[in-house]
Amino acid sequence: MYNNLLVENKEMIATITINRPKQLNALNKETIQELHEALKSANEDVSIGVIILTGSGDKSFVAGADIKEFADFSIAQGGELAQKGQELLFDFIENLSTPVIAAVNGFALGGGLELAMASHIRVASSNARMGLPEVSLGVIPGYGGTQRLSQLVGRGKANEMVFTAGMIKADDALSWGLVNHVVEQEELLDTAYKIASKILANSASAIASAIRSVNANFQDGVNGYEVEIEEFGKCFGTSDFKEGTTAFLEKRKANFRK
Ligand code: CO8
Repeated sequence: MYNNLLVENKEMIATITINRPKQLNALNKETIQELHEALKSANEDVSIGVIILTGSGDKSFVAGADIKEFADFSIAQGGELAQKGQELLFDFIENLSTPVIAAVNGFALGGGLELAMASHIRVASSNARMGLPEVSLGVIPGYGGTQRLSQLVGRGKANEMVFTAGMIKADDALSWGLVNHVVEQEELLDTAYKIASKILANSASAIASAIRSVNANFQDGVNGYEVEIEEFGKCFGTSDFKEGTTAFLEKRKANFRK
């Protein structure tokens, strides 16, 4: 169905694997379009509650945007590439109502790290290496990296990573807060599945409200507290709220995903 992706749906989890191992899973235009479609359809599928994003092979998550594709672009084409990519993939992921876990199984560089950072949760294998090497190519991170890296690790560390174009190891990424967990590569997907199964025990509609509220903190001209109040109020009209509170009062586990 896709030229550059593998998609597996199992036990309410969609695992999307970027499958261009010979190019270290670099993001060409077609892959970005396919990721958009695969993410959209997983997000719209009520039988899917969590999306896991990973790269094929044991070397690379995503080694960046496909350099061959934009090497001779003009100013206008460069701007358009960044804008389209952000719309189709990076902002799109961040604003999905289904949580996305990036399982970073190797290099996450440039657009690859930006893809992981646009995801809601990141876990990494111990061999993962992360960086934004764009200035070494004469460009800057154009898929949201200058914004999201500062949000995750603070401006000082983000500046150092961007200006030096260097790679950091998984353990440093963990201590900097860039990833939530580091495990051996064999355990990476299992770790992501364990987090997913904890998420799946909870209300999908409440999680979607939580995503909108958390994201509101990072949107210009939006008062996150007001969004939180509104989203909180809306929860009271959901069947999940009835189920969650009734289950608590009846001293049983809530069953949200019938
Ligand atoms: N694009 C295209 N091809 C790539 C990329 C990439 N980003 N990364 C690796 N490849 C290809 C290589 O060209 C090589 O192909 P071939 O065998 O045909 O020569 C194959 O993958 C294997 O790579 P290497 O032989 O280089 O493998 P090594 O183990 O020696 O090195 C590295 C691994 C260190 C990851 C190295 O491949 C590398 O430095 N890659 C480039 C990393 C990089 O600079 N990424 C950032 C790209 S720019 C970017 O992401 C911009 C995002 C914002 C864009 C906004 C709109 C434009």
